[in-house]
Amino acid sequence: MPGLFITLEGPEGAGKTTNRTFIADYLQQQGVEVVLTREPGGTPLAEQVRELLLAPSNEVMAVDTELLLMFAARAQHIAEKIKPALQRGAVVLCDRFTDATYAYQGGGRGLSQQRIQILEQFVQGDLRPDLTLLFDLPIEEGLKRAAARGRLDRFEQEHQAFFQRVREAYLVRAKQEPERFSVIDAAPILSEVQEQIKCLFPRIMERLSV
Ligand code: Z5A
Repeated sequence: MPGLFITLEGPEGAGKTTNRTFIADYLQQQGVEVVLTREPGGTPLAEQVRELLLAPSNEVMAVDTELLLMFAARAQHIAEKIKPALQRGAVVLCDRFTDATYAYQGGGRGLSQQRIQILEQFVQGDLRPDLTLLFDLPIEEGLKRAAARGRLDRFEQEHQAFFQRVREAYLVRAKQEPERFSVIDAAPILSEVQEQIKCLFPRIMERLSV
């Protein structure tokens, strides 16, 4: 497909959403069509699934239910939004995608990689991100930033060990696919984080012109 699929990953409060706008602004100034989206969510139906996934509830959600809902939302998102945008030649900037499933449901919840791989293949076929920015920071700092926003969702209520496993799972994936991942140190002040992101702009523009 002629477009470019860029995903932003990392633990809570890492700055994915903030920096997604920063990247979009740059690309739009270059005359590139940008589609901003997120997971779980991105379409009306997938956003409804997001609400189910994030709402704190008295009923404990089974791990397989959580996994299947993530991929159900993803199937809709890919069909309705991601593929059409990539076919038009747009840059899709997506806040979280399947690496989050490997990190949260795999690393955090302890589901096997093979189980996730089966669904990844089933739902996505050959679709994989072209570039993934992993915003990495100590979990205490991310949780502090997220907590400053107020009410915690179902994931944010997890204990520290869960988030530690999530962070480690992300870093393992980045090591396994160094061509696709760029690890950004998300701990410094925003302007310093954005200096790191700026270094990726030539690479993104080069990929678009190929
Ligand atoms: N999830 C999953 O389990 N499996 C999956 O497959 C998928 C998702 C796709 C919802 O995601 C949940 O779904 C998520 C994983 C799970 N779990 N949680 N929690 P989400 O993306 O909506 O939730 P999030 O990661 O918690 O989003 P977030 O907290 O908004 O994080 P962020 O987008 O990375 O950060 P931000 O909104 O840009 O920044 C947070 C605050 O920090 C904000 O006030 C900023 O102004 C501030 N900030 C940002 N950068 C800085 C710097 N550098 N310094 C100081 N302050 C900063």
